[in-house]
Amino acid sequence: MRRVLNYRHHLFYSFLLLFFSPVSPKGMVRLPTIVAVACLLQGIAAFVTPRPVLLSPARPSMRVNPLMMSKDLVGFGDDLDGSTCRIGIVKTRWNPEIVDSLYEGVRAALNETGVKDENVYDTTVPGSFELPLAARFLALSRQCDVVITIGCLIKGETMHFEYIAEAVTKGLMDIQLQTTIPVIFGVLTVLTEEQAVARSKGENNHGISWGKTAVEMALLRNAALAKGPNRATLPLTEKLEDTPEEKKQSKQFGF
Ligand code: DLZ
Repeated sequence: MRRVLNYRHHLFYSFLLLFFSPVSPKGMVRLPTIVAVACLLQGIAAFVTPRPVLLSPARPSMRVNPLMMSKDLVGFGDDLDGSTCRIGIVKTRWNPEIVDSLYEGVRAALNETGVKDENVYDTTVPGSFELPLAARFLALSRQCDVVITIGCLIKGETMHFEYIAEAVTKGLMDIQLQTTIPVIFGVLTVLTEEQAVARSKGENNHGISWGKTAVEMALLRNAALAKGPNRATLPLTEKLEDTPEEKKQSKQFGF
């Protein structure tokens, strides 16, 4: 928008000046004319000079097949390329039927976007409460560009659900912000088993969009931090070196 206003302003003023004061009676070019020409040139330059791209090209070009829209509500497009992405997955053993189906959805999406099998690191934990710590280990491993967590919390008759859901959500958000490794929140938080089934099977398998979100966020991260082939121009303001504590942890856990 700023660019459009800029070049429009320049062109408007230059035409105004040119119209009212082209040359003096003696045939000399008047100062306003020179200013007008300078404005005109600046306007043209502002129009043709590309604006710097701050965060790209993680978003695909939004070429969404309209026939796919029912499945692809987020609009991932059909050109998401995960061939350079390394993906950590941690899933729970609670609610295995639901979680396994979500996992299949994730893997299908990774496959569709060209993620290589050898770049996928799988692990399991008992329940959703264990997801944040495992996700942190994976994030610190330096082997993953993104971590996908998969679990399913079904509300029971006690407050257990509320406590776990809130702690897990907050824990996963903290990890991605602290480590700069995106963490995908693939935890269904539902009131009944029927709701869980409806969101984990067939075309409404949420795992599919989690897999694609993971690839998009891995590309975004790598572009932002100038890693891999998707290097972008985002200025690096962060210190990317591991902190001494992270280095110690990496050693301790063998990552
Ligand atoms: C204990 C428990 C309960 C009641 N429900 C679920 C659930 O619906 N989904 C899930 O992933 N995990 C559940 N858990 C297990 C906890 O997440 C955790 O594994 C234990 O409290 C041990 O830390």
